[in-house]
Amino acid sequence: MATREAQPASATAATVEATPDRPPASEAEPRSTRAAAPLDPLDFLDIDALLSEEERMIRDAVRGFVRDRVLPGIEGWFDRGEFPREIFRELGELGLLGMHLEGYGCAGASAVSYGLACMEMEAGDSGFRSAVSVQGSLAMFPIWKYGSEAQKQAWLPRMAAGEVVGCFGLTEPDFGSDPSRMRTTARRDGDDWILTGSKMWITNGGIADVAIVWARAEEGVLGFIVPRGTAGFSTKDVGRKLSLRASVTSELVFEDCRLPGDAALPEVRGLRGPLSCLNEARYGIIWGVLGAARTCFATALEYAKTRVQFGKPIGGFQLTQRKLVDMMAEINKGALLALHLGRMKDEGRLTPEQVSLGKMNNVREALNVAREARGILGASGITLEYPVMRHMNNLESVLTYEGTNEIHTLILGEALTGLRAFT
Ligand code: TGC
Ligand code: FAD
Repeated sequence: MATREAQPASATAATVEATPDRPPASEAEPRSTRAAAPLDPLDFLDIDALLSEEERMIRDAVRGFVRDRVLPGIEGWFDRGEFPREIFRELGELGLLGMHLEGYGCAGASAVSYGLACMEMEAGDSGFRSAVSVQGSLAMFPIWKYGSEAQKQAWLPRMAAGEVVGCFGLTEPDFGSDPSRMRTTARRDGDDWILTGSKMWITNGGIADVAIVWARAEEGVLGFIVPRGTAGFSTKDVGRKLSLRASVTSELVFEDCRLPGDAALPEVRGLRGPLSCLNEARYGIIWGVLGAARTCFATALEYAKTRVQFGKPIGGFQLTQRKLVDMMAEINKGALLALHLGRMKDEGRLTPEQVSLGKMNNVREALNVAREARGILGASGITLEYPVMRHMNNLESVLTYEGTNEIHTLILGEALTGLRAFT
């Protein structure tokens, strides 16, 4: 039942588009002297006016894709625990895969445009944003940044087109927040490499054609390109998930998996390799979760205006209004933060610690918004008929992956004090 799926984005797009009769922000009269133009609850601060024409076009294209291709199917996919793999080609045609990378069939879009695309995807479902994040930021980015020219030519154009799906294996069953102790090893055998160990909780693992796998070698942690079908490499999907159900999460197993000498990424060594890829994906999450929060807020707002108890809409009670106002305020503050960090990234001056601030804050607040929205919907909020609990459950994973809330807090604590509190 897609009918109750909130479509806040498209519903309001018309009201926030730049139009000939809508002056640029700088020329706008003060609100007190203007004929009352209603404030848009979903873009209260008119952040839309801070975007370029091209950014709005990309945003609207992804919004349309989500409306047409994600929302009609999402309840079924989530319910059945499926991800429609075939959608990768459509994402490729739309130019979303590796869209912030230059060359090799990638769109070369700005960081802000990439962020907006993540936001629109996640307004549909975090599983779809995850698929795009992993492909572009975690599988393509390391090849693009640390690969040889031959590796880039061999993989990136097909990955950008969605013909080849990638995944990223860093986490292990016993080492999540602390990947420095990973047990997966890579040893030399003549010119070849032999990979042994396992990776856990890997998004797209079971549907990927290629895995980027980080393993400990004599010379430090190295990244390897491991095609599906390589002898000794197998995958097993994680079942019974209550979160990110419209996403494949898998274990990757390497049993004396033999790889050619040129399977290693030549341009990076050490934990810096995988951790630098995380900056890219964490950046996308800063934006993405705002989409999930927006859908939850829009659904709760609509529900509060129409659900009548004690003889009046529940939105007329002060306690409900307080919740709605807090949700709106956090979404707007989060959007300003995302846009600011995006502009800094486009200027090449965004630091990993600043990314941590964005990831920590926006995921935490998006989850709060989702939980409040769930409450406003009462019993109806626990069903799949509304998108809220689906988003809320998804956001529990987003809080954990790409560095937990605690890990980002500790990264920031160290940045402030100069003292490490991880150990
Ligand atoms: P530490 O000693 O701090 O650093 C080791 C080396 O790495 C460098 N470095 C970074 N470089 C670039 N970007 C970053 N964010 C970096 N953080 C650290 C650092 O400068 C050093 O370089 P060098 O050259 O001096 O050796 O490392 P540590 O072992 O003490 O760990 C620090 C800590 C805890 C912050 C790190 O391990 C961490 O971030 N842990 C969290 C792990 C994590 O986020 N895993 C995510 C797995 S992927 C995933 O979840 C995908 S979900 C995808 C989806 O579905 O959307
Ligand atoms: P742990 O590290 O065991 O942490 C458990 C708890 O302890 C957390 O609350 C944590 O914050 C806390 N904790 C840990 N250390 C400290 C400390 N020093 N101080 C205070 N608290 C601490 N990984 C990949 O490599 N690739 C993927 O594609 C991928 N996709 C994922 C998809 C999903 C749906 C999920 C749920 C996870 C995915 N992950 C992936 C794994 C993810 O990155 C890890 O789950 C995450 O890094 C946390 O590791 P952990 O689950 O082992 O938790």
